[in-house]
Amino acid sequence: MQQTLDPKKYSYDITEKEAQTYWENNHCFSATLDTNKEKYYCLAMFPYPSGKLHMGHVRNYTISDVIARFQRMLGKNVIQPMGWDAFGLPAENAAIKNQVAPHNWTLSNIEYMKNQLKTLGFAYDWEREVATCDPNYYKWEQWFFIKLYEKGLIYKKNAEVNWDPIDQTVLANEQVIDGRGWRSGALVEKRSIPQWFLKITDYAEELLTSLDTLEEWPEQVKTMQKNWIGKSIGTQIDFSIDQSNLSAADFEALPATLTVFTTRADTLYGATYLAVAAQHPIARHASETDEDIKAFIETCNTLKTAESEIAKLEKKGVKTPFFAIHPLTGEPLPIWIANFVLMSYGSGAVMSVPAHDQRDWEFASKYGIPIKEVITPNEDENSDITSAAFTSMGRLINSDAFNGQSSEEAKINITEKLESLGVGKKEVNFRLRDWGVSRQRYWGTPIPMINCNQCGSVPVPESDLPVVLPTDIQYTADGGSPIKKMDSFSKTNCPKCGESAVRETDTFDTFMESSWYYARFCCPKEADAMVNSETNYWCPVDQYVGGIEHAILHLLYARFFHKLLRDSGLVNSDEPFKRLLCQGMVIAETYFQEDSQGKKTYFSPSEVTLNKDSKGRVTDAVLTETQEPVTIGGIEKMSKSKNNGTDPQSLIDQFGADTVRLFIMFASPPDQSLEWSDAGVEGAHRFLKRLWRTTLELLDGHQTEPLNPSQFDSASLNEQQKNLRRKTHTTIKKVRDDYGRRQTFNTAIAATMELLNEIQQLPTLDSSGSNTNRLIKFEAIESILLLLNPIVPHISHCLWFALGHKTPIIDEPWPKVDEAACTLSSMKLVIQVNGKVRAQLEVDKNTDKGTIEGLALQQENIRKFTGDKSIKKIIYVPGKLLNIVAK
Ligand code: ANZ
Ligand code: ZN
Repeated sequence: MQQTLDPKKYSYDITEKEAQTYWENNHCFSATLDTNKEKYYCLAMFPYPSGKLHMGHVRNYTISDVIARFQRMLGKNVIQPMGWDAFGLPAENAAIKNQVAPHNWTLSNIEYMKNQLKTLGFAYDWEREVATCDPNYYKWEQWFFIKLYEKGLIYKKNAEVNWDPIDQTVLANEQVIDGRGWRSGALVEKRSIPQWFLKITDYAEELLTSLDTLEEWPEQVKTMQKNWIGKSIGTQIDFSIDQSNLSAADFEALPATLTVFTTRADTLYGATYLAVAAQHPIARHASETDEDIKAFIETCNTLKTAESEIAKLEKKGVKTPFFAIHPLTGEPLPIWIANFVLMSYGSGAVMSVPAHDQRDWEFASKYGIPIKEVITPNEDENSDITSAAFTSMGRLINSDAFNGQSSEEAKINITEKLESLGVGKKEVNFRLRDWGVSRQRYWGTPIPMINCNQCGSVPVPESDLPVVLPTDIQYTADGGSPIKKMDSFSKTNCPKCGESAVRETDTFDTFMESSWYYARFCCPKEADAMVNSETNYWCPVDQYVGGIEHAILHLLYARFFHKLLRDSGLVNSDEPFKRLLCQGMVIAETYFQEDSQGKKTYFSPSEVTLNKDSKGRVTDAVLTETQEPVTIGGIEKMSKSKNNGTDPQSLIDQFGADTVRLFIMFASPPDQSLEWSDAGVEGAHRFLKRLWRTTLELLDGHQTEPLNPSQFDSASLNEQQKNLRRKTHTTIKKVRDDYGRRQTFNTAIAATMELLNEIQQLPTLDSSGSNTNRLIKFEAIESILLLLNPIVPHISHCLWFALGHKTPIIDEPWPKVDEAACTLSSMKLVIQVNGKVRAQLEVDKNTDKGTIEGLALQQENIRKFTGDKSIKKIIYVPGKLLNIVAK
């Protein structure tokens, strides 16, 4: 039974419940394979079940929901799944804090958040819901890991890792911010432990080149990925170690050559020293007999953090007693150890050219090393190497046979020369490193490996999968993983030799689960395979929506996984996500008080009153309760730490989901930041009330059948009526483009709001007593409901039925544009006399040539120029001009 609708009371709560119940009972969003329709896979990045939704989630999911509903109206077979990125640190730390097992805690969060998503009316196919902590999900990840292991794409190695002493875990480089753990803020230490790696570097070239096929990705994201992969073409050069003065021990311990990687082979003659990383074997050997070197290396090891950090360090180094021989001049060059050389890039050693590399210049200036200029600028540039390095390309000088060549030529020629001498070759380097997937945390997918004393690492046999993570555990406050001490989990037998052995107790990086969930959503219940043919029907994702914070890692790993799946014959496309939209942040004003120690306490905007001057400008802010002053701290991303978040739930309760959805889509284009404004929310709510009232008033209380707009004769409409029709149909056209190509939903909403204004301009009863005005208004209202349906699906569902329709708006196609109604009904003509413009004339489009001639000749200015001349000829270019030839 439907509610009785009062134009004066927009009862969003009943309306929304009613629509949601309808969708649920009728399985409106269950996606099934249909090869007769074009498929459309719309996906938003799934959330961590961290407790409750925040505004960032609501924005993300509203955007993708609007796109999904819009595509459905275009006639596509739409799938929009949702699930939970349920493993990982946030859930685990919260579980420690609240003294509940991560499993239970996660499941209850899922339940709560799922309910929130439902009240927002998102068109998800809940039958496809997947939580990554479900063994039915991670079983296939374990299975795939073993497949990759068998293919040689996985290896174990001892690796130095960033160790977070508070979270007790290994951090990826990008989880280290200014030398501290991204979550804990603790100073990160270095440790070396055995870990599993995925050979993403085998795919570096393809991950780079196929970025070019992603035409509907933001350029910014592609650039970030390119830089992260960091392909660099250059030359590898072998410098032989000068053995003339080496002791027997040094001779024994040192390698014969020191290899460097350079992108500037043209500067080879300018190399005045070589520099190696603190972890380089030559450095290590030198430290054995020299305390200063040893001390320097130790400071490097504790200081070492992310690459970007190293770039900012003050350049420091120590000289070793060793020399290397320049491959072309035979000159001995001193070998230094320098803090800016990375062991993990190239060969961990560089040839230093202080005249042409700023870093080398600073280092050489500091330690009194010679600076030798070998590149002279082209005409349009200057160089003064006494004040800074000249780093551009130019022409070679002081370079023997290569003098006069351009940098570009010399790079090739010098590399060829080295190659012919057998001491160098062309080389491609990538910044991208293999992906270390081992985590020493509990709440993750167990790595399906067994360590046997005899056989080494042995994969768990397929028939024993999944290796189930015990959920019945004692969580200790120290944060260590409970399964590490749990014999019932770790003790097992070797699948190969049968002897007792231990399981791997590390778990996967949670980026593993999020790398293939989009594929599993296509066949979430498949029991016999990781993915099946349905995955190929739905994939690739047509529209992916998520935060820019995932621009690099998540998107790179998912692209990598997709290629791995492809090369295992599991999917048949090359890329997982065709079009990408990165939504902007949700931001809001911050307020704080500062104590004498400079510690800031932040107050929620809801606790603050703003004082304003007579012009309405904010002068200051006080706490509402105590009237104590607070500092206005500026607009920042909504966050717990700044206490400037708005709880979506309280807004939904107060205004309804449609208001929240409308405000979010209206306040700014999706890729830009959205500044929170209570006034904006109220404005959105008022608009919906107005839509409600306008629609219901038009019905006059007793609509049973939908009015039929085709009952009016579009040719005999008056100007006012034609105007509204024109507005209706140009709006339909514009909104489609805004939703689809431009993805500027805010302008789509603005256009629809204008249309509602125009509806209100036209009286419902026309003077002649005919029903035409009502019919035209009806057509406009119907269009508004259809156009806004993706954004405010509840109110449009309800009002659509109120208009007398028997089928739900959710099954309606996008409205058709009446092109004839779009065109202006009058036209402007230019009137010429003997080819000169003398007047303009506005007439109805259907006016015939004879009438136009008559009207033109009556124009005063035309009469002036035709005067007593006789009209020889009149040329009419329809819709454009009329030329009167008079003599
Ligand atoms: C000599 C030289 C002369 C260089 C010059 C630059 C300018 P990309 O483009 O990032 O690949 N390099 C090589 N290995 C390094 C390492 N492990 N740690 C730190 N720096 C390293 O940069 C390549 C350049 O970075 C190389 O070219 C090398 O310095 C340095 F006028 O060699 B060049
Ligand atoms: Zn064994």
